[in-house]
Amino acid sequence: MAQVEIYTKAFCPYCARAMNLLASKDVAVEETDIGMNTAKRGEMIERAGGRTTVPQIFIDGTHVGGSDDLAALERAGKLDALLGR
Ligand SMILES: N[C@@H](CCC(=O)N[C@@H](CS)C(=O)NCC(=O)O)C(=O)O
Repeated sequence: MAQVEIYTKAFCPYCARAMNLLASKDVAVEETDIGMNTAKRGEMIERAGGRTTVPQIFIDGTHVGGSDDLAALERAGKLDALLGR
């Protein structure tokens, strides 16, 4: 099973959409809320190549992008393979 990490913050509809998609895949997700955590926000931006919006999603350490990017992978039929399913 792939290691899935997602940086989120509260009241973020894009985060909820990404979490719902990942939940539908029945994979374990490590969620980091950056809302009150400057250090983790900085870590996210660095790992995401400068992107500052949430969510930012990583699968097995590889940056896959935000919610729209995750949805695009699903539409393209590529997400399950990345998740090892
Ligand atoms: N296209 C992006 C949009 C993400 C987005 O706009 N997220 C909002 C929160 S829901 C955000 O980070 N806004 C800037 C901010 O809060 O600093 C995606 O699909 O992830």
